[in-house]
Amino acid sequence: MKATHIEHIGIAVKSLDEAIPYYENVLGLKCYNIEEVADQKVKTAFFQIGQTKIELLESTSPEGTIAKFIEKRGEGVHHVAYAVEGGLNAALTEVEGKGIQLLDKQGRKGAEGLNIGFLHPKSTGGVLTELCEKGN
Ligand code: CMX
Repeated sequence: MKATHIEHIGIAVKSLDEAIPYYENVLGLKCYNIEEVADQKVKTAFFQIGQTKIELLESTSPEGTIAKFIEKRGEGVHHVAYAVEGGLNAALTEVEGKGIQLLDKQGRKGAEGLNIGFLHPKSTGGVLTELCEKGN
C-alpha cells in the first residue's frame, strides 16, 4: 500500500454558512460543492487547494459523529484523508495486518464519489485517518 497524497482534510464546524466566509474571504478559496452524506449525518462543503481539498463538515443531527466530536473537543480538524494506490480494500486489509484498527472493514461510498475507509485514531497516533480512492 502506498499513500500518494493528502486527498482532503476534514474540519468539523458548527455551521457551514458561518464557516465558509473565512475560507472564501480570508484564504481566497472557492467553495465548489456542497453535498449531504445522509448515512454519515453530515453536510459537506469542499474547497480545492493544489492537489488537496478542504472538507468542512456540519452535522445534520445532534446524534451524528460530527455533533458528538464538537461537543467533546470543539470545532477543528477532524480527520486527514490519504489517497491510496493499489486498491482501497487491499490497503485496508494490509494496514489491518500491520495492527491498525479499522473502522471500516471494506470501502464504502463517501462524498465526491470517493470510496473511503476509516482507521481508528487510537491506533494512528491520535489522528482519525481516512484512506480513499476514486470511485468507479
Ligand atoms: N480524531 C481524533 N480522536 C478522536 C476523534 C477524531 N476525529 N473522534 C473521537 N476521537 C477520540 C475521542 O476523543 C476518544 O478519546 P478518549 O477515549 O481519549 O476520550 C476516542 O477517540 C473514542 O471516542 P468516542 O467518543 O468514545 O467514540 P466516538 O463514538 O466518538 O467515535 C470514532 C469515534 C472515531 C470511532 C467515530 O467518530 C468514527 O467511527 N468515525 C469515522 C466516521 C466519521 O468520522 N464520519 C464523519 C465524516 C464523514 C465524511 O467525511 O464524509
